[in-house]
Amino acid sequence: MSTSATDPKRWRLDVDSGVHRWRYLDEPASTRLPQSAAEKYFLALPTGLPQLPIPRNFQESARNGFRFYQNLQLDDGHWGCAYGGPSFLLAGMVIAMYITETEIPPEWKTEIIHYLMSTVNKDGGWGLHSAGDSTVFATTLYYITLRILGLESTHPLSTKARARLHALGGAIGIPQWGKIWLALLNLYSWSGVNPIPPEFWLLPDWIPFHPWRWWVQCRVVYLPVSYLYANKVTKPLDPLLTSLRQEIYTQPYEEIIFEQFRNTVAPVDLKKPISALLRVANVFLRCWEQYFRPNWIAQWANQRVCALIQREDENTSYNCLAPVNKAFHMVTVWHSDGPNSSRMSCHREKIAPYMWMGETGMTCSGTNGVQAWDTAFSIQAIFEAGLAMEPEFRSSLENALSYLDISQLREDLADPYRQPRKGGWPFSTRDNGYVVSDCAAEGLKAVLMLQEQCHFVKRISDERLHDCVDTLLLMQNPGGGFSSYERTRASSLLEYLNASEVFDRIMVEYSYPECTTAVVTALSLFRRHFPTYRSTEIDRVIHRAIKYIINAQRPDGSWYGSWGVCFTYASLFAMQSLEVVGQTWQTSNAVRKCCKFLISKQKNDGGWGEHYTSCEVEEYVQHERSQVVNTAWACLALMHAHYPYKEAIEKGLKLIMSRQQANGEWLQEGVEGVFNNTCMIGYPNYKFYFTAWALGRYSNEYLPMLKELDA
Ligand code: LAN
Repeated sequence: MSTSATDPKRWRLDVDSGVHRWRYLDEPASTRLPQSAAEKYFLALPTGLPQLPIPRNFQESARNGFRFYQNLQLDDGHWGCAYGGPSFLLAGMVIAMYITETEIPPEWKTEIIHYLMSTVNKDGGWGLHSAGDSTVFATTLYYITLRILGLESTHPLSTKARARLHALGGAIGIPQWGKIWLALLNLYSWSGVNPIPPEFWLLPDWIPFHPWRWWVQCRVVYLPVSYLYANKVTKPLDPLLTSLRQEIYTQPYEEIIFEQFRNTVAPVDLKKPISALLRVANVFLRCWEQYFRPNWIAQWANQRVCALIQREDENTSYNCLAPVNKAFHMVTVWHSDGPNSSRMSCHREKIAPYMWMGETGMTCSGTNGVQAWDTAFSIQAIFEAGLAMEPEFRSSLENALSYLDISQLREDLADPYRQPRKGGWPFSTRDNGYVVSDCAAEGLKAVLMLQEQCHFVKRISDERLHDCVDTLLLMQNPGGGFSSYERTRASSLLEYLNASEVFDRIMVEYSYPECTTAVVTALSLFRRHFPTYRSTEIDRVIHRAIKYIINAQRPDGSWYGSWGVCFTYASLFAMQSLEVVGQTWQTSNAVRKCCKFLISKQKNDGGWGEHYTSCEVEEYVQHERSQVVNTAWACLALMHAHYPYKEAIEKGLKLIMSRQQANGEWLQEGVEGVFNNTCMIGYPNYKFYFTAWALGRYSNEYLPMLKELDA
């Protein structure tokens, strides 16, 4: 097996309505079809983009930033990017392809190995995410991935990884999701996996712990897994698997009594031990399965989950919500319908959109992309920087608007478990089909800015904007906040049933300052342009949302960010929310406290730098180096707060400017995003638009506002 990389000049990115597909051309074709600047950029080839005039002020620096960034826009108007970091996604996808007898193209094999080589830790293992310490979970699954892709067990990468795995105690200490993958591969016994009964889905909907009430990301993972568990699905042994049985454990496979290891998790992996309640429940569930469950119930449950699995396939055009459930769905369909079934081919068709090719090789993205999210923010950034009316950005913005046009969700689904979505926006593509509160809100704001404030040709009718508002108004939680995909449907006590061992806060939806702010600011902008549409309800929703935001402030004045790193991110959103209701430095204690917090974290060089471990320890951890993205968030937060001492903001913006390259770009720094407190994920476009947004907003909005205050 060759471990050298492929020729980067032969890769092309096809896009169609936001859907990405990387293609490896044969030699002659690659000379006929030139690479775009974006493709070259993604592959770290010289882009040939020109040096720009040296910026003399923040505004010019912002303009240069967007000049560079608009070259990365893709044909259908969205901005694409690598969306990597978590380690269990790529491994799941490769293992699922192996089990389902899906051909893995040779260039993918080479580039996935290349990716694993580029991201391996010094000790030979891999962590939960690319910056994390080596864990059994990631090291086992990636070791198996390498072997599936054809790497010999004697290759130095394999030998080192195996040594690290054994030093960590071997695969026996892998957490639950890993045990499931191993059981599917016939490398672990299902008797060593705690019960995941499909019968849960037969309970009446009013039961407070019914799975329809779980956070959608968690419920859609356990849905196919319950089928796989109940049917004890396993890949028949083959020479590779037989050999792996002897490679991943520290003891001979035949001697392992798997039942004894159901609750065994390596200490490095364990982030969230299972509760005593769940341990007891597991004992009862096992008895129920073994001695009491009538056959007809087992069959009924099987039919029910099969129907729900098929519904998720169809509702998402076989993309599924995210790569974890996608990979499990594939194995389910392979088992229920067979390797040559039509559903299996639909699934195979939708693997490529998850795979991203980049300079460090090929990996699997956290979702099928960040298309609608990045596009909505990019529009807002250009607009707030005061550049939307400049002719040089016109066509880029028109194209971006057209992407929002085609990615808006136009119909609700006939599925009682799904949140109404009509008029909303998804995080990535329309194909994926899941509305997210803040994606819908950021999309709405971007459209309003271009259509209502800049009078761009109207692509999205008023009626469609009303649909979006209707959908947002349905998403508020009783406490006033907004969560991600759905309203909160159950108590957080359900965390007692969290079986994942590696993620916290995955069982139910929570309210988030980020999502809440997106909705507050979108509704407030909408109200300005459509003052008569559902205005009383909008006022009430905003009022309650602000109460939530105020309550979520921490004693130190900051807000905790769940989706970005970390306090600078959430504080930016909170300041935006409070600004909507006139709470600023001049009028509000809460705002002054937040400004004080931010200023106390400013570094000597004028920037802000937050280390990603802030998310885990829930306290601000300084990065040793200022980060342009954190600096942009902090400066934007202070500007939204109407912070009167502009010198502090100027110092931050100067730092951002000093890091800008001659062609207008910013270079990649630390990881920007997070989920479930523990897993980091990259948002590489943040370094382009939040930076330029902060720079441009300064003279376009902040200075005029300060003048007004002085007058
Ligand atoms: C995302 C990515 C986008 C993110 C924002 C829109 C930024 C946020 O404001 C709301 C939540 C959301 C939609 C989100 C939720 C969790 C996701 C889908 C992810 C972080 C990307 C990957 C992650 C998903 C859970 C990965 C699979 C892991 C599991 C634990 C199931």
